[in-house]
Amino acid sequence: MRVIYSPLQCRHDGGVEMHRGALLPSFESPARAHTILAALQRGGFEVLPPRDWPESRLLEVHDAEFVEFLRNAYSRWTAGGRDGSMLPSGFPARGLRQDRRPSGIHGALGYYTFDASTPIVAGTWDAAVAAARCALTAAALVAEGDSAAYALCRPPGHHAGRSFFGGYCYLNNAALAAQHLRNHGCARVAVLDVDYHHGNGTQEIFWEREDVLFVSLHATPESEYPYFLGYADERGAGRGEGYTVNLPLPLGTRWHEYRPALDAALDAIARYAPDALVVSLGVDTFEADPISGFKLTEPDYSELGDCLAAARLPTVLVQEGGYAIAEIGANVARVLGAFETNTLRR
Ligand code: OKP
Ligand code: ZN
Repeated sequence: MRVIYSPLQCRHDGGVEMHRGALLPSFESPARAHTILAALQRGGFEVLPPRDWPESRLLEVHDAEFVEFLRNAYSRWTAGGRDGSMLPSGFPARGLRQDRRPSGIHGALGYYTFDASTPIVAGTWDAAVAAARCALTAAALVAEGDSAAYALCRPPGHHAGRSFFGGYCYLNNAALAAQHLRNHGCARVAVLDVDYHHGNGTQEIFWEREDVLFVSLHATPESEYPYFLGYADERGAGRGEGYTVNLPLPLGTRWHEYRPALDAALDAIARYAPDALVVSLGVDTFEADPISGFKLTEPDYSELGDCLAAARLPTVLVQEGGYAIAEIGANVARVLGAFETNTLRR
């Protein structure tokens, strides 16, 4: 399969985040993309740049005023005399108004994000748009006949919703890929999110839709980020009822517990009988991940690739999390390598 990557994504750099009470350099760094790219180049994968999709394509899954906010946020911040990372100072919790978007930049920032881990810096917009273009390009390759494609996206996307950002995510790359497939001949698309964290943004975008099935395997929100979504009783609403499937797992989960949940996820996808699959591929399920609590090991990523290939669907893989810088490249290469081996044997 071909790999889509843009160096513009590295413009999102130098941010800080609130982590367990301390302000730290962002775990989500350009080095993540560099180590994945290097591993895939060593593995012989062909790497292409994204196509120059118009920014209007973002509006297929995002709200126009939200996109406008992201585009202009950092220049409003610097116009106020500030530099460094843009982080929020307050959120509209219970008892506060959800229906007013403050005109000032600090209030607007708290309105549009849901955590203090997702800094906006000078290059964030350019990088997020480049990542979105990578995802759209991978989806286009699959829509045009490639059996699979991999978008090396960063910043990631699955926590970003129609009109909110957070969890290191600004624009929802996987949702854009799924919508592209919907627009180009796929009546039904499944999104399988195997990142360690629940893909709350993707869930929100497709919550009331029956044409996109969202299935997620993740650490239980009882004890893990994003804390307020991702429980098993969330199943979609309206026409989308039954088309969201959450499989939360306990901290400490190993492959022998992960695998049956993955099989259940793939069974749900097989029953849906989609025309294409989008995989939100986080490798922060790895035992050495610095911010996560699952215990997957290196060979487990090859098995993951085998399982994904066994779905026998045109597949767009979109990079999400994974923060063990030294190992994420090899782990992504294991997933893609196993996927390809199985595809070639067809
Ligand atoms: C993004 B993705 C606080 C710890 C958690 C947000 C984690 C976002 C993960 N600094 N912060 O799903 O890998
Ligand atoms: Zn994650």
